[in-house]
Amino acid sequence: MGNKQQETEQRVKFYQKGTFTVGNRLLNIKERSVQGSMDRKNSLTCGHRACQGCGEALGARYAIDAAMRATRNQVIAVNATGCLEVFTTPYPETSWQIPWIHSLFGNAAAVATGVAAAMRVKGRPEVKTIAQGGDGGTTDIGFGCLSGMFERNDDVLYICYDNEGYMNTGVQRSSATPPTARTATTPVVGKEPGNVFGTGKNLPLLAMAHKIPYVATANVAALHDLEQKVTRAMSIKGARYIHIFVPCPLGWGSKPEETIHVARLAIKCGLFPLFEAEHGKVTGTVPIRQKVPVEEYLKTQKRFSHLFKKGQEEWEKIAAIQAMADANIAQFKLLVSEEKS
Ligand SMILES: Cc1ncc(C[n+]2csc(CCOP(=O)(O)OP(=O)(O)O)c2C)c(N)n1
Ligand code: SF4
Ligand SMILES: [Mg+2]
Repeated sequence: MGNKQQETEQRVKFYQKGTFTVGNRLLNIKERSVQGSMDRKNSLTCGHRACQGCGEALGARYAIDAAMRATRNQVIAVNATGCLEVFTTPYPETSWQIPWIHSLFGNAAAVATGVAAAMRVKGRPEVKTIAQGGDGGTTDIGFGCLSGMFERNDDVLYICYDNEGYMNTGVQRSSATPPTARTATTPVVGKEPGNVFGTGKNLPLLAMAHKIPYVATANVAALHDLEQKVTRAMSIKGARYIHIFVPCPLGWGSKPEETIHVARLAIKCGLFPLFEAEHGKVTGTVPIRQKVPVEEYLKTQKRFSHLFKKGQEEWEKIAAIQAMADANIAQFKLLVSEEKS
């Protein structure tokens, strides 16, 4: 740490050195991994208690880090109740390196509206507000507050971390749980085992229907795309919404080391389309270069294992899920060949 340049390059908190969270900043600058870059903010750092391979922890760190970079660290985050809130803030500790507030399960959007209003009244327009929550907090209990935030065009970026169920309370069904998925409240029994077809909500499309300035979907298997979308969102004033696909190894029965693989298959099969929209109109998509059948995705998770018993009914269900993926691909023109036609 002899000269001034080294001090700025190697400033490191004692507990951070050498962790995967920040990479090893004590190494020579050329030997450091991308995580060791001083450009990275590490807003969510070591000490949190997420499960191994938690997609939500990864998604939140990349999203909030990108927001911090875009605003020169002028971010306040409001968090709904859920895994992200619980595993980052076991009282009296916190893993967040930013101003962060938790109130209730269903009111993150309303609290964020208040924070944004307070910053406006205090004459601090440079301080940006983010609200974040799980799919349960967003698509179910918090939807009324969120719709109000959209409708008033409040100056807030809302991020939903979608792990397709109420994971924090023991893997119950939410309105983002896909058909056939086994959860604690949709057991594999009866004629329609798992979650039933014909239910659920598509929050990105509902957000677009509010014609807010910016809506995007993102996925932890496409982190540069995720960072670009957060950066774009932070450059826009008004209500913004980003919906991030985050596998949950515990709730899905997937292997912790396969979180990125599972998330990537969701993109490649078409079940999770990546797109951006402004004022209700789609402005960009990420095309699928190598389409895979939905079975490849479904087979990675025990919540779908009952679909592979090889009975006629099971194959019909897989065909119905394939039809959903194909409908997404057609709606957003995700196949490169379709784009040209
Ligand atoms: C009014 C209210 N009802 C229920 C709960 C219990 N509760 C806390 S977190 C949670 C589930 C959160 O699910 P989600 O929003 O999808 O986040 P995840 O844990 O999956 O990340 C529930 C039901 C609560 N805290 N408050
Ligand atoms: S239960 Fe799922 S969402 Fe919650 S910490 Fe574990 S992996 Fe993450
Ligand atoms: Mg959830």
